[in-house]
Amino acid sequence: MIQIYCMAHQDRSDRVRWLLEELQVPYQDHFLNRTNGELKTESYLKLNPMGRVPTVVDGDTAIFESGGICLYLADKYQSKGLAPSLDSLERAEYLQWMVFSVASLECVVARMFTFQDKTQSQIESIKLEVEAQCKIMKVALNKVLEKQPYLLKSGFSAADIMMAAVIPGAADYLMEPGSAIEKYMKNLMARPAAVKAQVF
Ligand SMILES: N[C@@H](CCC(=O)N[C@@H](CS)C(=O)NCC(=O)O)C(=O)O
Repeated sequence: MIQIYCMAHQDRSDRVRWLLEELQVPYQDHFLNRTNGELKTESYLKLNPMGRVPTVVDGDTAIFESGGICLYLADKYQSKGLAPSLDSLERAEYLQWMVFSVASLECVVARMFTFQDKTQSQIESIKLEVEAQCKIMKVALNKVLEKQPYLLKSGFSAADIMMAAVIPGAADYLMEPGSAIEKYMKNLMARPAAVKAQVF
């Protein structure tokens, strides 16, 4: 069975758990306590040298980086239809959105969670930068989602899980009332697998 190491349901293990629920693949959660140093024990660092979560153990293999884990799992269970096949043209768009969700969007959104030790004026300036970056990404995402309900024309995929898990972190800047992104999020948040995985 797939083993998930996490701190809580709502950390970055959320997307892995949601994907496994969609794929109907059984998994087991292991909750680690950061305050007690459980992310930095010798045995955990052997699984994830970054001392972070999530980590997934599948058989003898330990994998870290939530985006890499989801790419791996969606391919491993490709017959379930959440990742376009290697020879499909849509594969390119799929990879683009999978990587965009973490490398472009989450990088910016995560700045909203690093306010400790910052002065009020530093916080205001971070917020302005995040807002400006989100504005560009919001236009790109709305353009796609105004045409179709999911990132890929063929339908729901693991790329939607990655994207929807990140968007709420900067909801004020990304989910304009009445926008395609807002509609997209409402639809995804209601998916039984997302509800079961307690993502939102
Ligand atoms: N890019 C990594 C980020 C991993 C990460 O920073 N995880 C956070 C929780 S969501 C963590 O482990 N924080 C613990 C710490 O920083 O001590 C991923 O997507 O897996």
